[in-house]
Amino acid sequence: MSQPLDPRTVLFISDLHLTAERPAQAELFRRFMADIAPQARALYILGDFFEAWVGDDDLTQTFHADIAATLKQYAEQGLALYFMAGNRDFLAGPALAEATGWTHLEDPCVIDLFGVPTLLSHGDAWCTDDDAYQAFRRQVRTPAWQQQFLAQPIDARHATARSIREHSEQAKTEKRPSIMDVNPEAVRQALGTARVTRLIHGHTHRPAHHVLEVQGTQAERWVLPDWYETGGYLVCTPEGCRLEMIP
Ligand code: LP5
Ligand code: MN
Repeated sequence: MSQPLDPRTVLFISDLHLTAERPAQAELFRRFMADIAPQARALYILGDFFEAWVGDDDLTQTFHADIAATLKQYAEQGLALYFMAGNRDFLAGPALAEATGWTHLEDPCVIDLFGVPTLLSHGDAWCTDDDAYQAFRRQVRTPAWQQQFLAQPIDARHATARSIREHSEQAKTEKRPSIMDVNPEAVRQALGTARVTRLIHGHTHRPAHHVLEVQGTQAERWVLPDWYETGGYLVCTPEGCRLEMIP
């Protein structure tokens, strides 16, 4: 992990799913933060950074506090740090932002990436063929539901998160793979509405560079890798973007 980067580089990662139960991933992330990230001028985390975020009071867990401190150290050294929530960590709040030093971005949002307006998203909102997931998503994104959930003791919240994870894993075995990918028409519409020709997202764990046509114009869609077996990141410079997998 020591390939030199252009100092203008902007990096994108997502789907690390960090948890104390998978220490190897956390170690890979620490190596990334030590060797790769400091060479860049900005790092965008596009969701599912944590395996499951049940509320900012979970920062009392040493594992979470250590990860947050690792980020904060780089943010304080001048690395611009941005976070967009995924379906695992949509309850990330201001205390976590304070502990990490990241700036919380709405999903989706458009950034100016070296003069190219670029749409960023976690990606799950465009899995529009996954009706069961979209119904679940609508429910848990309501303020009333979140207030009720966050009012519970942390152990109860962990237990619920575990139970949802189990339901979700079971449900996924019964879904066709295409249902769990983004819907191409939803993506085209989002690009058209945002008037951009570049999109970067995660969630599907299907790292790729897609070229597509939006309203007669060529556009590109970068999909970030997860960090289950190994990790990976998107490197963007004024010359363009490329996916790098961590060997
Ligand atoms: O995450 P991933 O990629 O494996 O799967 C997603 C969809 N699943 C989810 C659920 C998350 O994995 C678990 C989030 C837990 C942490 C959140 C913090 C606490 C919030 C608590 C919320 C109550 O997002 C999966 C998609 C897949 O992406 C691909 O797009 O298919 O969707 C599902 O599998 C959802 C199911 O189809 C339906 C919902 C099952 C939930 C049942 C609730 C049971 C409640 C029990 C309570 C005691
Ligand atoms: Mn996700």
